[in-house]
Amino acid sequence: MKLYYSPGACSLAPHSVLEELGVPFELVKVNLHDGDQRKPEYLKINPKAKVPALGLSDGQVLTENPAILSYLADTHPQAGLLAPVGELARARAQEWLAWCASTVHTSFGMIFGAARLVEEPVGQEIFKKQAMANTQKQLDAFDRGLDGKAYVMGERFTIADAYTLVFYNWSTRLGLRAGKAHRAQAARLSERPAIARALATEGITLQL
Ligand SMILES: N[C@@H](CCC(=O)N[C@@H](CS)C(=O)NCC(=O)O)C(=O)O
Repeated sequence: MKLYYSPGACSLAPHSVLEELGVPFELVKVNLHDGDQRKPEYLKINPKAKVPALGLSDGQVLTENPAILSYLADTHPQAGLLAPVGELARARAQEWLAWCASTVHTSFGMIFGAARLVEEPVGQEIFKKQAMANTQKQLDAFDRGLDGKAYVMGERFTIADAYTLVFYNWSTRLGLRAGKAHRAQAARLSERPAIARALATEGITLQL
């Protein structure tokens, strides 16, 4: 498998899971700051011009974090990173994945994209401030959801944890408040050797 990623981007989630699975994979860096994602060579891989993208051995490419993470877990059931079909625990983990992808990620996207989305500097400031406030609400809800638990699903690491770690990292870099439970979960995740490897490879030092 080949993971198209950018250091510190949301592709950290599948990167962490690939490390957790201990399977062979190749990392292909897409430099988002240089606009590599919009270059014709990459658009052939992912016409949506985003990372992550997962290249499979038969040449197909899978995109979208929830799909990639679920596929990795389902094709390596022995790792127990997602409960089997039909169990409520699976739907709960997917509830987090859907929340992360549809709400939390897009909320952060508005902060990162303020300069692109709004033309005037004054408007940008207001827009960014509002996006920061919205994102903070999501982070507060994360913290409530993690309260009293080691991981998103309780005692066991699942693919949902890999996604939440991305937002922990972004929140501290943007000056947002990650709550106590979220911080404790991030610290626990960073102590897992596989995740520590993914973080080191991407040059990320978590602010804990
Ligand atoms: N819905 C996609 C979102 C992916 C996404 O927004 N990736 C960002 C990095 S975190 C990206 O590639 N941005 C590049 C751009 O928008 O130009 C997913 O869940 O995988």
